[in-house]
Amino acid sequence: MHQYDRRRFFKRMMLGASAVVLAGCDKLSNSQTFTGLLKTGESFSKNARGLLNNPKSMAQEFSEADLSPSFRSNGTSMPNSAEYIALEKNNFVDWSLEVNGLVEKPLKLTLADIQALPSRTQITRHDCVEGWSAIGKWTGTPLHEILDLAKPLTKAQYVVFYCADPMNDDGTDKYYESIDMVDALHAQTILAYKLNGETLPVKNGAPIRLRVERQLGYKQAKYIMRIELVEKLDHIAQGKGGYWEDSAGYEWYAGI
Ligand SMILES: Nc1nc2c(c(=O)[nH]1)N[C@H]1C(S)=C(S)[C@@H](COP(=O)(O)O)O[C@H]1N2
Ligand SMILES: [Mo]
Repeated sequence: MHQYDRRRFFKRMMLGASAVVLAGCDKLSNSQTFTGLLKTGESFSKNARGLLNNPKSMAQEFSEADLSPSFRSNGTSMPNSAEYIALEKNNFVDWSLEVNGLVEKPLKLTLADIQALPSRTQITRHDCVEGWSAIGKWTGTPLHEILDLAKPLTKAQYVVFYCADPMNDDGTDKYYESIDMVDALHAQTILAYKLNGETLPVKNGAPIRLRVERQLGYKQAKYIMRIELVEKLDHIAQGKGGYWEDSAGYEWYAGI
């Protein structure tokens, strides 16, 4: 199986899908472990929970001593849009995050609303495919806190992040990324508003940027303006789920 398909397979397993998913997957359906696991619904969901809570599925966290002296910027360092420039000038008090799509309760959250929710701090390593890494301390709101408020419909499969920064001269093509619900609900997936204990700098994605720690740098969307819950990704831009996926053929799933 292709890595992406395997990933989808495990996701469906963990979300409690039926043996139908196994039909096209000879290797795994013949294996003892998986057929055993599927024998009863009860042991299946126990095992599924075990997989989700397995600490091995956490990205490595580091100590303060491991922090990089500075966390460089890559890609956009200052979004070139009149809207963003105005928001930044006013310290993002007029900024708000929209959460919509396949949710029961669409939201519009100010930075203060987001910062009033429970927070998580984590020291992690960022790996960019262009050949550099940096260790930073991120503080932000777990994405699951925000999704709990928005109440995704059961058919929601992906979370799409729409960013403020235009990637082309006429400003029509802004950065975007997407993740699946397993990563969206993961404990280390946060909307970060601090880096190394300070307000998140513009060069690193102010006012909020995604940290999805089991994946590579280009998934870590900066300058987030809107979050959309969707069932499929094929109607988003060129259909591959992210700016670099669409424009340079990067893998959609960029992780372990
Ligand atoms: N909105 C937006 N998000 C983005 C990018 C970007 O250009 N625009 N670049 C990506 C890439 S390739 C990397 S490596 C990281 C860089 O994050 P940093 O600027 O904090 O180092 O952001 C990712 N997220
Ligand atoms: Mo990157």
